[in-house]
Amino acid sequence: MTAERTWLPSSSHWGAFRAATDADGTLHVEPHPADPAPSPLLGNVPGTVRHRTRVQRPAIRRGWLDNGPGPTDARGDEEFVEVSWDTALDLVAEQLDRTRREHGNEAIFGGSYGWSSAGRFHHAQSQLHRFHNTIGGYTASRNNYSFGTSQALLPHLVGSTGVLLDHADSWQTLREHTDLVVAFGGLPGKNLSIASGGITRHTGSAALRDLGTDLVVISPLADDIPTGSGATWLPVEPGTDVALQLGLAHTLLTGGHHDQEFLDRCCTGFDVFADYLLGEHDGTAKSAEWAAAICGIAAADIRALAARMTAGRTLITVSWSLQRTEHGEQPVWAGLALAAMLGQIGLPGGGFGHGYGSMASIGDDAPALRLPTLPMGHNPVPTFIPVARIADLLLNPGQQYDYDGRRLTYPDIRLVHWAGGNPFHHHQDLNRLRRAFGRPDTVVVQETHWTATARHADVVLPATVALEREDVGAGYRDSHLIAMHQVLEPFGEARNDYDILAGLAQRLGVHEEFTQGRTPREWLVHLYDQWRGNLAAKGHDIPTFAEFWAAGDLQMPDVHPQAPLRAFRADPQRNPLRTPSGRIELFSETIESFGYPDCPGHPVWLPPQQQRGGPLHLIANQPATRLHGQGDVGALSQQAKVAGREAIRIHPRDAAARGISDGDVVRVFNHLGACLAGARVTEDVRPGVVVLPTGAWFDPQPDPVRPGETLCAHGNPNVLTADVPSSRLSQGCSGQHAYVEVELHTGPVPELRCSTPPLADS
Ligand SMILES: Nc1nc2c(c(=O)[nH]1)N[C@H]1C(S)=C(S)[C@@H](COP(=O)(O)OP(=O)(O)OC[C@H]3O[C@@H](n4cnc5c(=O)[nH]c(N)nc54)[C@H](O)[C@@H]3O)O[C@H]1N2
Ligand SMILES: Nc1nc2c(c(=O)[nH]1)N[C@H]1C(S)=C(S)[C@@H](COP(=O)(O)OP(=O)(O)OC[C@H]3O[C@@H](n4cnc5c(=O)[nH]c(N)nc54)[C@H](O)[C@@H]3O)O[C@H]1N2
Ligand SMILES: [Mo]
Repeated sequence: MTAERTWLPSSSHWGAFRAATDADGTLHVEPHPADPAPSPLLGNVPGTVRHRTRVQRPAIRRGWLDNGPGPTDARGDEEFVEVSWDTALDLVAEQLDRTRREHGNEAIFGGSYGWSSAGRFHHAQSQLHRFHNTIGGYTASRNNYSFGTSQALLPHLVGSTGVLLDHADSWQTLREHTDLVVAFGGLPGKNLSIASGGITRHTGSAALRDLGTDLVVISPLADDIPTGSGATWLPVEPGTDVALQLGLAHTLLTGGHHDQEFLDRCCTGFDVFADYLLGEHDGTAKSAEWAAAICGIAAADIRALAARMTAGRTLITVSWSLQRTEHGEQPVWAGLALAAMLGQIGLPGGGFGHGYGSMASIGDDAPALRLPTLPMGHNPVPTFIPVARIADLLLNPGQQYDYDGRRLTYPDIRLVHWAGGNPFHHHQDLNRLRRAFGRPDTVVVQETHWTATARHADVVLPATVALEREDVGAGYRDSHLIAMHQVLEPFGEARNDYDILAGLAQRLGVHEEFTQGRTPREWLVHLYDQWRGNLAAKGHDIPTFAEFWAAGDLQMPDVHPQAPLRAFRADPQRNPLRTPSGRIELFSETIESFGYPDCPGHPVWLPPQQQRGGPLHLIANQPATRLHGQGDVGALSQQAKVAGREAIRIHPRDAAARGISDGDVVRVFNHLGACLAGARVTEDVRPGVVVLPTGAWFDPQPDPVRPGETLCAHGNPNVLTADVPSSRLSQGCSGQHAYVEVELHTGPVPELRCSTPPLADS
């Protein structure tokens, strides 16, 4: 039987694969043969693409259809009515036009943050931006949820984010040169499934099987330790890594183990930082004892680690999760300062890393080159928000706020247009986000599935999934470019985002401008030929499109730019960083001049300010069994649920104190909201810490026990996270942490509604 299957190449953010369908429609997927460690997330694909939550036809919220556009608190509670494509596109085009005429293009929010699917052409967010640029522009969003805090911070410290993120030493370089890796946030293997845009060879997942270096994992969670690594585990109190880093720095300084020559030659501002460590101005020495009292790691262990760090080639790496918190700038900056004191920044396998264990692209040694890219045109509207300020934007038009030394004002948004993202997955304080989504006149969402965001829209336009169209796929640092063939017919009446937007462009008189007269296949050939031409000009010969398409993939040409920190270290005068001083800024006059108490001019310990809505520290990290909300209905994700809810992990001590046993349905709550989850009792978490990963589809329902209250029946942690920025510098997402209480759920357990489309009976 197997021999008869026709396998076609495709790709995803969790890996390249090939797919085939049987006569009865059953979909099979197999990893790319070159992948040494394929991702288990492929297991979600078959069950997701034809799930009953696929959006089948254009649909309109009843109240919007009957009463027209306007603010309302009915979004998310009302049923939808299916309509024809012509009706839906006519109505959306009319509202786009009305909004820009009456309120200006600034009143359209087209930021549309989200991961969408792999594929360089059909990338929904890029398509949406290109479309809005042809109709006069939109209010945009800047930075990402992944490392948005670092995106604001690092340019001040090292000149750009790319200096660290695009040029990380490979796992192989670590294996050859590094004696010790000190990983703040650990090296969670689960995260190495993923690279934005795709990944053909999971070299990071393979490397974790035998790292070849000593390893210290600093994390409240044991599964951030690679299996069999023999790592030292320091189960730090969440949110206190900065204290530990300062304690280490103080130990190095007072012991005279810092590299003064490197600090003088390559850095600026160490004197200010050293004064802070010694307590010259605040009277508090940031000693190992001081740190121990805050972070829960014994002073002797801190001193022992400091000694280990000076014994050989040491890489200090800080995961992205640490900056997705209040004051998230500080662990990045303090980690960089610690690495600077060791004097190994710019040496192979030494210095500072940011995001090892966060994403597969960090540490991959595949080629690094520009990929075929859809041109997005120019946005004539200058207005933007830092991406995680979405609820503030909708709730507070006209309000001023700080961002990276600037004073910005929220515009008045009348129309929200989202494609390829799920703010009701990614944003914090979802009950507040629901109120925010009540403010605009119109919310348009292009989605493949009935996600929570689609349910909070007025108009839902069904999009194809990647397997239902042709594309070319690769991530940054991918070994291959994949010819993504069409494997399935579009589901129901679903259309490609490109075709949806072309339909709107047609109605707004910009069809030619948007499409350039090309079919999707003609765009693929066009983008590929351009890319091929650019590579040829640099001496790289790659196959024609026809050859590439027939072969199913091609190997990327061998492009390996030199790491800028190597050249910088070798000669900081001739190869300065793009910082004001040209050097690594351990004290930044620029940041100091902003006068932000929540992000002063050098790394500092700042305790979290948010209200403690409960005694337990919740970690809302990335899920091991899916990508964000994508694939939650798939087999791998479903198998890991407990009592049909997302699993929350809790230490036996904390569970016993609450009468909770493994497998129980529990209520997790604080002052912001509540959700149900399934208890997993385990010693793998530090006492006082619970872990509820992101990505269970938000399912707001009346609380079965407390009349008048709502809860998420499924276990989405973003009903519990506060919508507070990391700081005024970055306005970054701080969703990784929250404070909660957990109790046994005693009432009836509600059926999930998120797996049934919210449609009126036809
Ligand atoms: N509490 C907490 N919250 C977090 C985080 C955290 O650590 N803690 N992490 C944050 C991070 S790092 C991130 S990156 C975000 C992720 O947030 P998102 O990127 O918004 O999450 P996804 O579930 O990937 O959403 C992508 C959506 O695009 C849809 N889609 C896929 N393909 C297509 C297509 O071809 N066309 C269209 N129109 N739609 C498509 C999918 O169905 C899915 O709903 O979450 C953030 N949220
Ligand atoms: N399987 C899977 N992989 C993914 C994703 C996914 O959705 N699924 N998403 C991808 C995306 S978009 C991104 S941006 C990256 C994100 O990469 P990260 O942000 O690094 O990933 P997280 O899993 O959120 O967090 C990593 C670990 O940090 C630890 N941690 C949390 N708080 C603290 C703390 O205060 N101190 C210390 N020392 N450790 C702490 C947690 O135990 C957690 O397991 O992951 C990517 N990889
Ligand atoms: Mo992310």
